[in-house]
Amino acid sequence: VLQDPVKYEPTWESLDSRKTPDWYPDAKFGIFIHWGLYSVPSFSPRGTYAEWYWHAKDGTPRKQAAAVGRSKAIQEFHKRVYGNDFEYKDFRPQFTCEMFDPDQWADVFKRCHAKYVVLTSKHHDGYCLWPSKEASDSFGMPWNSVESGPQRDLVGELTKSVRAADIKMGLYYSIWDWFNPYWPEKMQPYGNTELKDHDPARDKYIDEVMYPQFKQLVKDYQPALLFSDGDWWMDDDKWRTRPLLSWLYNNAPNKNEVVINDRWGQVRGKHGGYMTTEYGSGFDDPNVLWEENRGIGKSFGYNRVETYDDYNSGKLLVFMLVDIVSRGGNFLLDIGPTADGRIPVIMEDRLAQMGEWLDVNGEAIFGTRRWVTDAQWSDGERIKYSKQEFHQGKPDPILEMSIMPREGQSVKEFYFTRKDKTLYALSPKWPSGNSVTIKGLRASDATKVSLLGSQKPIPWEQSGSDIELDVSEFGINDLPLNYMFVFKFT
Ligand code: FUL
Repeated sequence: VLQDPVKYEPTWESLDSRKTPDWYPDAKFGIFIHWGLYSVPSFSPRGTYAEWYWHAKDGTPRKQAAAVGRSKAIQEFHKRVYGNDFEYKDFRPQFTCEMFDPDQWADVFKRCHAKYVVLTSKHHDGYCLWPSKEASDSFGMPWNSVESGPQRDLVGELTKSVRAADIKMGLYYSIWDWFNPYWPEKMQPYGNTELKDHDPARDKYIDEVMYPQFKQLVKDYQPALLFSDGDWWMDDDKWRTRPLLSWLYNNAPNKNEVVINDRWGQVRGKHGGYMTTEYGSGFDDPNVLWEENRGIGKSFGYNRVETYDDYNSGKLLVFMLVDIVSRGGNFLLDIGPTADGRIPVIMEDRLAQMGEWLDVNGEAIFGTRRWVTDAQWSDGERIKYSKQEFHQGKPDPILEMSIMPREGQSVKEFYFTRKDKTLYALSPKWPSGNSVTIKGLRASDATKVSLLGSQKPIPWEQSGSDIELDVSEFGINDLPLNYMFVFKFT
């Protein structure tokens, strides 16, 4: 095997010239995991991110006015439950993870057909789930899960189990490090903070913490995906991310596999291996690789404030997956495990429901591509994708999140995906009569139509530029799990 002769330079032109490995657009469905010290209080007012507990509690100048409701609620909760003298570091002994069984987690992921997993190796609080020496050195106290808390290498253990289940393992890594003493103004990057081009404190953090940590993760765990975050308030020159990425592309032991996102310093939606949206709606441009990430409810880290009503149903999660995949995206769905190491059963239940649907219909999802134009199938108008109906509003990284309209919301009649010469038409409704028309679809005489999960062939007829499917032979007992019905044209 020839070595990849390309040497990547620390410029976006060079970095963007690398093709994102195919496993990524094939994968479609991943599990995001936010787990860390914030999983101990696991508290934030409904609709806000629980992993921001400490930041929200102490507030930030620019956001203070807006954050007051959340800050106040968290301050009161903290005082009542832990007392005012209890600091963030005091959560460490309570991050016990005693129920953490990485094989059981991997089973949950396997059962729902997730093709990749992305675990927070370090969130904005800087606490590492692997034995990072740099974290403990810079904090001047144990600041990782091996030297404190559960005394386990959570990144290593989960990586091993996930890979054994034949699922790609990725890592989230926040370049922002709120409390890092090497870099004192980091907690309040908003408002009037002046960002110098060269700041010795920041450079110390980058050289002695961020760079070595990133490289260690790459060398020791060989993540298939690196999801950077916390970048948005400073540009990529100041973060010095481009040299790190050229290093990654040239030197990662798994350099033919590794995939990166777009959160490297105000380049979101512009540069990187794929583009991210968060509680958002993805990208319309068919040439962009993208991924929508969100929780099952309204937080990434586990939030005990959330109740049954805050969690989306399995059916709606399947809709989201289909909507995203039909528009060319990946869905990175987050779970927030508890401080004692469990995946909350309600989250497991939602994943299992998605898995049941994918058991039957996965072929219409995995390895497919967005159906843009396909001469064999379509020469007329087809249902056009506008901004999808159920993700609305602009996400704010700190406070406001778009609230997902719940079931009953109007949805499109058909979503399409394509794999080679096969077209899948996915519908959230079973036709009310004996037939259903798919507009703007032309098929050759040899085309066969079937319903995934059923053996019965479906008679069809071309009428003008539309296709009419005869479903009169289908009774209720012939229908698979009714989250979404998939017609296959082959
Ligand atoms: C955001 C973070 O601030 C959230 O806490 C979460 O990690 C999400 C995936 O990215 O920007």
